Order: sequence, then C-alpha cells, then structure tokens
Amino acid sequence: MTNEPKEVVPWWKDAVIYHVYPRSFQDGNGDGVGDLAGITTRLPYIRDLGASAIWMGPVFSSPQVDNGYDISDYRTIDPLFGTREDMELLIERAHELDIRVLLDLVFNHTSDQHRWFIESRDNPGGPYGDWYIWRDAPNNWQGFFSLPAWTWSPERGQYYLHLFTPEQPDLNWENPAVRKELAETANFWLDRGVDGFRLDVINVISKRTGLPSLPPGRAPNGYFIDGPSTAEWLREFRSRLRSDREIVLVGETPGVTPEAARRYTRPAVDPRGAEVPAALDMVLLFDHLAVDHGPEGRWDPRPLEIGALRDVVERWQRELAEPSWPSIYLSNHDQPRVVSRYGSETEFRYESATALATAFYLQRGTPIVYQGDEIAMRNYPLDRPDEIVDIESANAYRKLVEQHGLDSTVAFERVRREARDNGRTPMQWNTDAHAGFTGATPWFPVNPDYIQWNVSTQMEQTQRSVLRYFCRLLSMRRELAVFRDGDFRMIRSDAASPLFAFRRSLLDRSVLVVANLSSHEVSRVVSIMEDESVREVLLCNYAERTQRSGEPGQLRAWETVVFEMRGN
Ligand code: TEU
Repeated sequence: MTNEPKEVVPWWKDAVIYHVYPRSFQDGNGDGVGDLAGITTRLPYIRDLGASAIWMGPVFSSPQVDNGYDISDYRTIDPLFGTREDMELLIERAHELDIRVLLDLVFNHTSDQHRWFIESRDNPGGPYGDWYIWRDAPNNWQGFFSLPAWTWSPERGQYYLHLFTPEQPDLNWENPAVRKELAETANFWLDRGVDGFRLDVINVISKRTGLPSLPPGRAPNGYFIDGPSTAEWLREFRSRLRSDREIVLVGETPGVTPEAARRYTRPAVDPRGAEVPAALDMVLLFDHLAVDHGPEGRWDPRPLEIGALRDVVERWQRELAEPSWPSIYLSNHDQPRVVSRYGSETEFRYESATALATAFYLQRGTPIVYQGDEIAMRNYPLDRPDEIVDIESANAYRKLVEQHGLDSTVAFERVRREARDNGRTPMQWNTDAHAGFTGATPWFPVNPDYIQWNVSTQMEQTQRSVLRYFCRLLSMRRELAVFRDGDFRMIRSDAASPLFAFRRSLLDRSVLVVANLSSHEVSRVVSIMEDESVREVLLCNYAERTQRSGEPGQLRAWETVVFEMRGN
C-alpha cells in the first residue's frame, strides 16, 4: 500500500509538541520549583516519548501573580527558573536531540510591574503614555477571571484596561511603537535559537474602535475577541520576524470563530495581488474543552456528552481543512486533567487515558501532549477552598459564593473539579519523595497517587502502561503518512452513542480509528468495521485484540482499536 507522503511539508506538520509547565516539570536547583536546568535533564525523556518539539510556559521575569503570565521583562529569565545561560544551554541541548523549542510569549498584556506600565502610569505625556489602554471612565466589559476589566489608577487619574487580573494591564496594540517593540522582542529570542512561539490570548489584542460597551447578553466577539485589526497586526508581526530557519507561530485563541481562525491560518492576498503568508500556523481551540460546561460556563460543569464532543471535533476538522492546519490537545496548565474530566480516573484509568489519546492524537493536525497526560496524571484531591492556589480558580470560587449566593460546599465542588491547580501539580517521575520532582518541599503538593502513577513504574510495566502506549501511538503516527496527510471523516453515530470513530484516507491507504469513550461495552459497531474490509489491527489498548478476529462487532469499556482498512 502506498505510504509515501504527499509533499515536503513544514516541520511542524510532522511534529508532536510536548507542553512543559516549567514550574512543575523538574526542579534542578533544589528550591521546590521546576526550572530550566531541570527541563534540560529531562530532554532525553521527551525525545524518547516521541516528541519533536517542546512548548515551555513563560519563564521570563514576572511577579508571578498569574504564574508567569504577568511579565515584567520579556528579555530576562526570572531567577525562579534560572538564567539566560540556562535557556541557551536548554536550546542547545534540545537541538542536539532534534527537539525544537517554542517559547510562550504573552503579548496582549504585561505585568503592572513592567517599566513600560510604570512609565505609562506615572508619565502620561511621556513616550510610554499611550502604550496601554487608559480611559476616564470604564465601559461594561467583564474580564476573563470573574473580575471587572478596568481598574482606577490614582497615580494617573484614569482607568486602565485589563482583560485578566489588574496586575496584567493590556498593551495598546493600536500604537505602532508597541507592535514594533513586540516584534523585536520575538526576534531577540529567535536570534538565540528558538524555533517558534505560542502566542498567549493573541486574538484579544485588537479592541473595537471606541471601546463601546457590550449590548446585554452579547458575546465579546468583535469587541475584544477577534477584533477588527487582529489578522492585520499578526501578519505585520510575522513579516517583521527574522529567522534563517522555518519557525512556527501557534496562537492561543479563546472564543475564536471558524471564520476568524481561517483568517488567521490561511495565506492572504495583498492589495498588489501578491500572496501574504498566513499570520499563524495553528490556533489553539477551546470548544472541545467546553462541551462539559453548563449555561454559566466553565464553573458550571456538566457531564460530558460524547455526541457533543464528536460534533465539535467534526466541525473544527471541517472548518480547518486545507490550507489551514489544526492543533490537537486534550489538556494544559489551564484545564483539569483529561483522565479525570473525560475519562475514568479510577476503574478504567489506563483504558480511558489511552482511548482518549488515540481518539484525539490521530486526527488531522499537530498533537500537543501536556506533561503528565502520557502517564494519566489525574486531578489533585483538593479538600478545602484555601488549598486553591490559582488566581482564576480562587476568584471563581469567591464569585460563586459572594455574587451568585451559592452554598460554599456547592461552589467548592464545582471549582474543585475545574480548578487550574489540577493540571499544575508536579510531574510524577518515580516513587522517591515528591515523585522525584524535587528534593525540597514542592511549591504545590505532589498528587498522593504518585507511588502507583509515575514515569519510572510505567517504564517498567509491560502491560497496561499508559506511557508505553503513548510511545507506540506517537511512533505509529509519525511512521504512517496517512496520519499527517490523510483527510479526516468522522463516522456518524447515534447522538447517545459513546462511539468516537473516524477514518483517515490517503491515496490507496486508509485507517479506521474507533474508540468506546464509556465504561460499558458497545456492540453493533460491526457496520462501521465491515469485517471483510478490515485488513489488520495496527494498535489496540487491550492486550488480546492483537489479531483481526475477536468479536469485531463490539468494543469493551474504553477500548480503542486502529484498523488498517482495504480501500479508502
Ligand atoms: O489563558 C487564556 C484563557 O483563555 C484563559 O481564559 C484560560 O484558558 C482560562 O483558564 C479559561 O477558563 C492564557 C494562559 O494559558 C493562562 O494561563 C493565563 O492565565 C491567561 O492566558 C492570561 O495570560
């Protein structure tokens, strides 16, 4: 069967990106916090997993109000994470191992401790006076963190806009000097060898002219999400980047519409008729991580309906078909652990973690594996509200109790499941104290289940090892061109069915991926698999279905199988 790739493609279409949350990955200097030196020691592990790039969360100077997403100097490394030499050594070692390095640039806002903001606040008529968004009176915009979006500055005698915390003032991208400086900041790190960037909330940089208040019940799209100049400014940003090698730009785009996502990820034509490269190579979507949100959003969680998940995936695979390119991820530092959220963290922890990974990472697009998901790390057992460290989650709890009048127990149960702390617990390496993450007291406690669930134990396990399964899954994805170049077709199922199945076809090769995303057996799937067209089993998360036979018409709890099919 033909397995030749269609054409030479950019490296990031072949890549598997491993998302590292530096604070919780590996402590290299014994202070209880993860750091760059620690990450460097774990690069061989990342390579052996099958990843070919890492995306590191922000490690720049920061007061750490929002765990580093409040940056006070983009060109220096926060001592918490090490030095610029540590960064340069990490980049060098990563490249030696054929691992590319993406940094996380937070360009919508800075810290209120950034010198630009202090200058802007204290010297309105000075060169930085117009680098942020100042107004005499606020509009009615609400921020993302259950907070108002404006704060009064007595020093300046005006309000300033912050879509996140008051310590994260929004930069004024309308100002050409701001845009120029941010591009130069990116070039500063490109000159030091990085291979691309994840751009934090990059689709909120453009605000509607005049900053009008939102009509009641109106979504902020067009007001401060996917604003009027977003695509234009991102194309300008890309045009200013210097690099002697192919770099990647991954934009995090909360609330993005399909039309806007295509605008960002497709080439455009300039007034002279010349093609202009796409502003972004990929966007990070959120809809697949909102199907379990109730009417009040994230902090009103509901049980997952697989039908809704199928529909969202099918829609975005269709919306971001050629020439766009999707990213694929199941969790990150802002989300609960996927095995707790969508899987079965107790009875079928191995099966559900591997089924979800197969159902997602074989779709069309670049997989992004969040640290710890490859060993099925699960939510942290938060017992009390005062254990919540994350500012967004703590604000949400306070708002549910104080503004929504929820009983504190009910409010805590909602937040406990969704809290961002769940995905930020230290990486579980082995059975040593603190799971081998640190020799000191960790900044956040290690999940007590690390004795059973850690890298070392799963490396030794020959059966039901999530880690070993991930290695096989990512290796198969890399070896078969159909997973990169093939088209995607979701197999329709009854709305209530827990079956998640799709077909990938390329020339005369096709594979069928089926997963039972439930804790009970699913039968009557033989119609999908038309037994005579099944050629062989390429991968399965149950040991015994290694042959083609074996009740092809049914799937056990959380069973996933990848079939090579005849024809396409
Ligand atoms: O998150 C952007 C974002 O969409 C947030 O609303 C986040 O996803 C939230 O948890 C959803 O409920 C980025 C970073 O990933 C996040 O860690 C930062 O706190 C945020 O931007 C501000 O920089």
